[in-house]
Amino acid sequence: MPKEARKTQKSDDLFSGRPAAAKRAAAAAAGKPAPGGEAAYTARDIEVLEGLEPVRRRPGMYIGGTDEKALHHLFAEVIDNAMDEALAGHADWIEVTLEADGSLTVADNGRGIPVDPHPKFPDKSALEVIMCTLHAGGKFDSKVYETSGGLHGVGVSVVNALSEHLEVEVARGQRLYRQVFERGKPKTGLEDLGRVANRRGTKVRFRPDPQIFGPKAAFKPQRVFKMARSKAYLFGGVEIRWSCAPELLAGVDGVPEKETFRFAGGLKDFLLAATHGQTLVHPDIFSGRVGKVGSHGAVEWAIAWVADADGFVSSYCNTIPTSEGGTHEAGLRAALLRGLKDHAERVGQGKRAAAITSEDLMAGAAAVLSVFIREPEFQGQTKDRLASAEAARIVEQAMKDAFDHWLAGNPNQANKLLDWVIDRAEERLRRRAEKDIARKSAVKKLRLPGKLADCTNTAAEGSELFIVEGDSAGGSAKQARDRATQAVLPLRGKILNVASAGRDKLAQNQQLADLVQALGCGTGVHYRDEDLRYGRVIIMTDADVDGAHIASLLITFFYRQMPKLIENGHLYLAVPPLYRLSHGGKVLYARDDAHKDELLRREFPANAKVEIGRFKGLGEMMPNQLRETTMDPKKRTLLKVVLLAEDREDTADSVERLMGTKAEARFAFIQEHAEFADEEMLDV
Ligand code: 0RA
Repeated sequence: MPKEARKTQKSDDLFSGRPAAAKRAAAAAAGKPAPGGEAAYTARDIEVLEGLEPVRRRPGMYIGGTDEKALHHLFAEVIDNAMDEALAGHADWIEVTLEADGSLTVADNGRGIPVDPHPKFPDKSALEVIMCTLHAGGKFDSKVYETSGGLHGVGVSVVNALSEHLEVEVARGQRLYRQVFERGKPKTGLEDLGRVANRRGTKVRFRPDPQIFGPKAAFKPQRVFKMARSKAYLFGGVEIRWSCAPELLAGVDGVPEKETFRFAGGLKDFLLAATHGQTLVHPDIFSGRVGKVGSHGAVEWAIAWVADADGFVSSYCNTIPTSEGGTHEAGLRAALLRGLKDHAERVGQGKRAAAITSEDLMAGAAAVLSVFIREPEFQGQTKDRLASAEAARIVEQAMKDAFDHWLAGNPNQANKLLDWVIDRAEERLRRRAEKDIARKSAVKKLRLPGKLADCTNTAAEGSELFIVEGDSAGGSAKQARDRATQAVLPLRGKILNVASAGRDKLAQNQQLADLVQALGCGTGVHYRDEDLRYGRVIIMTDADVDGAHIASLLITFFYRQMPKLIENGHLYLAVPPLYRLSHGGKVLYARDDAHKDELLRREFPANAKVEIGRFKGLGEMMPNQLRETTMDPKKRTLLKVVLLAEDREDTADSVERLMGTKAEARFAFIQEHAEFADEEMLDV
């Protein structure tokens, strides 16, 4: 072996342990390919050997921002490095200490970061190279990650770069070493503090830089505490020792000053604590473990279904929280869903269980899942989602068998769970059906006839619908109205006579269909007063015989199809003028001939040459004339259409006589009331 090769071989041995980022840094520093990678050592890798300036310039690239979450990422990076030592079997405790001045210490009893002089830089220790070299291409380049820990590989140097002060103590080979850094730069050289007999491992103490995180930024005791404690749950082989300055705990709930965690029961302990005081659907937590925690392919989980609380899934890969889930969670859902459906088949409930989705199953599930895989890949904005495909397979395989076993081993609780999940599925289907109906009726309400010029007010109370005859009257009315409260529906020509038309014709009539749509209240037995979209329905037709005829057809329609609308006092007749009388600036309007004669007598000087105009129809009126005479609530006259209680039978009788199918009856009525009729009426 050539000398040079042996040398690099040696340095590889030196850095053969975790964390890989550190390992890689050392390898890169030694001028050789990153261990584990086949790629030749390229210019790109050299680029990687930068100082820490880029980290301070663009912290977001390395820790996803500078907010509270990013700040706590610093702690995650440091404890994950220590955790890697523990998982590799070199350390069995980790101490986390939060101090009043805002600094945080993470210590372990692992092998200690190597302190040997670096072969390539004889004046620098390996420790200094690890702490001051940006070795991974940043957290967004997954190819170069092979570490399990930290910010998925960016390394402890990022923490150093973003700390105003950081000191490392290494106890290794019976000696204690120390080096101090400020904002990523060595403040001291590596000091040898002398012999230590009963100590080994690494201690990193750091204070995040307020220049980066802002003057008020500080670790939240509760958050740090939970992050630290979770490591103990995730790996029973490590003891987590917590301590926090009492000054920081004023007003903080549930965080002790000192605490030591070691959970032999692993995730089951975690779930027992997390569901404490809640009612479970079944008595026994479903938990298990496959493989040795910390080694490739190992899976551990604990799940319980809580009766009346929302569920949650806390998942981890290599003890790193994956708050956005990912492939391992997909494996868990698949195993549980398949397991439960298989069980349903076995107990003859397959049909009912067919509707179950994994949402039904997971909605009430409180679950923790931990998987260990080599070279995990993370995705998402903050790299909080596991992307490695093998994780899905590993988890599903491990959990499916165990779940089958759990279900088969206790049929009573398996059936409880099945019934409960089926209930959820059925309730979901019911809710969806209800929502569909609600949506359909909302759409129906919204599908208003195109000709309707609706008012902007949506409340029925205070809004009015003017039913007018013809598009030209409709146009005038639209201009004359108060848009907020007055809607206009123009009808074209004579509407169908409902008293003489058959049901089919009625159903096909577009004019009436539009009217029914606009009103929103339905007809016949389906009439619902609370759905009526307007408080007043006003028939506004020309002040002539045609107009009267159309009004009578409409009233007949309402009387036959929605009598409640009349009974409840919603139907009105507008009273438009027939004449305009003007003389010397004075303008008056008259409803009919009698009114005209009266006004001429009373309101104008005798013999005055009053100009008399006769409106041929509403469409002829200027919008402001129409408003003032007929539509403005302050000036108009409305006639309310009423059904007099004592006249009920008479009314029905007259409607039939006047509007019904028998022309003779109508003719007879006209004969009786000849003075009100003129020839046009005979056309009916
Ligand atoms: C590089 C190489 C070795 C260990 C470590 C780094 C190491 C890093 C941290 C960070 C926190 N605690 C740590 N403990 C160890 C392997 C050294 C060897 O082979 O002896």
